[in-house]
Amino acid sequence: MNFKGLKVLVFGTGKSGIDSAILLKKVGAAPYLYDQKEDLDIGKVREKLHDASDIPVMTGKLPEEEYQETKLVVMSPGIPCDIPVVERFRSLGTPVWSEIELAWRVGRGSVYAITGTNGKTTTTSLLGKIMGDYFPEVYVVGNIGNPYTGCALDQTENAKTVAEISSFQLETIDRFHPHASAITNITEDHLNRHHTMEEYIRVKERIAENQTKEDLCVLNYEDEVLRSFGRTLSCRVCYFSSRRVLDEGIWLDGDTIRYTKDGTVHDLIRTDEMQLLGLHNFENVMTAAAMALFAGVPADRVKKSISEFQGVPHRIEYVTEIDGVRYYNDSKGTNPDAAIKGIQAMNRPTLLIGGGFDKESTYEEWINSFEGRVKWFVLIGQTREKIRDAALRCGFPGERILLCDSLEEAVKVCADRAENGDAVLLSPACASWGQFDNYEQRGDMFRDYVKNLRK
Ligand code: UMA
Repeated sequence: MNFKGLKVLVFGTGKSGIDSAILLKKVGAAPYLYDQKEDLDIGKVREKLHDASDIPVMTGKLPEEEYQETKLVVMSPGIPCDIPVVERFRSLGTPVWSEIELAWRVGRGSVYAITGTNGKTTTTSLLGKIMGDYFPEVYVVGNIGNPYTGCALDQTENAKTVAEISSFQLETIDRFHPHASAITNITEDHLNRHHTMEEYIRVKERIAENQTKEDLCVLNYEDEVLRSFGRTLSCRVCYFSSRRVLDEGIWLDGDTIRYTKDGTVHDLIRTDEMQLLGLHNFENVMTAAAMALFAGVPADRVKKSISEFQGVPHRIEYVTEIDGVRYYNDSKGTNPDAAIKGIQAMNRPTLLIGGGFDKESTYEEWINSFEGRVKWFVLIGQTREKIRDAALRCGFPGERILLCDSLEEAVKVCADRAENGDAVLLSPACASWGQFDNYEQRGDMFRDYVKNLRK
């Protein structure tokens, strides 16, 4: 598309809107930013635009002439597509693009795009590392926190873009065409935005809609929806499985990840050669490995990068080992579902630190998932009594539950009781508010308290 002089409404003044507007100005378009936040601080938006602070910023009701004159709308992911402003533009025939569609049209090189309900960020970070360790020009972008529009203009034909893509971003793609795509899994999420599970699945599956026979789509064989979806695709499909040996694709066989190439089975890596833990992480590894092998990274280089990868901060993140006790930070375990993944990833007797802000969750399913792994259950925060009561109801021995007044005290209590061969895991199943600003701060403080144990 020729952007010269094109009047473009950029919807939303968050990260995506700012980077889209700057990019559009650089390519000669005439963008303006529009945001529906009532008390929007326009001065702050201008500051974020830096050299492009002359881009108009509008709030409130959009004047009729803007509907008539605007030739393209670029959506920030957080904005629902069924609101009246967007529907009006659509009824006028104005194209409505996702921010990633804009970036893809302007960017160069090949794109490796990952979606799925869980595991996107870890898979994207790992693939970013594998690709970045091998290729000279790699960009890691998207839902992970860096808008794709922020780097699209810097790219050369050699660029490899590794992109975490949310369902919100896929809703308004048009020609977005990754060379390799992946859907890690699909479980219920974001139904307030997509309304039905069918629609959520349909949107996620759009990631592969423009792929052709030169491209690859990596899918979870154990997800029935995705298994069937693979059979409908015209691009190549690589299935992964953590539960069975496949005839073709990539799978976990005992403690080894194996894959097929030209009809021959090869070993890639053993799980004890990785720093990542848990079946869900082995699935993330298989997804990233399948994409990297397809991109042409040699298997030994894929293996090396995987073995060096320490995971995403605050997600079952290995902190250190002191006197034979390994410490893990899973501060991102902010709900019982996420915390189940945390405890199930532990392959040692574990001293588990839980509790925090009360989001009115129930904790029984989490506690029932311990399956004998938890040696001491150390509880903090507003929910500590509620979790203790749930644990007692689930038959967890009361004498193994300890209530502490702070995270610092909890770390000390664990260090005193832990024995060589144990793990100490912070995986709270609760939000951090009340004691911390956010889960990142909670995880950072956990790391600091653990490191202070050495002193
Ligand atoms: N706004 C409106 N009208 C609305 C809704 C929002 O005008 O009806 C305005 C808000 O006033 C605000 C702007 O839109 O000014 C915010 O846009 P945004 O929410 O898209 O925020 P960005 O800062 O652009 O961040 C987005 C993604 N946010 C969402 O999808 C909600 C970020 O993902 C992403 O990292 C970033 O683009 C860069 O690509 C965050 C996220 O929560 C982490 N993602 C969801 C998830 O992971 O579950 C999908």
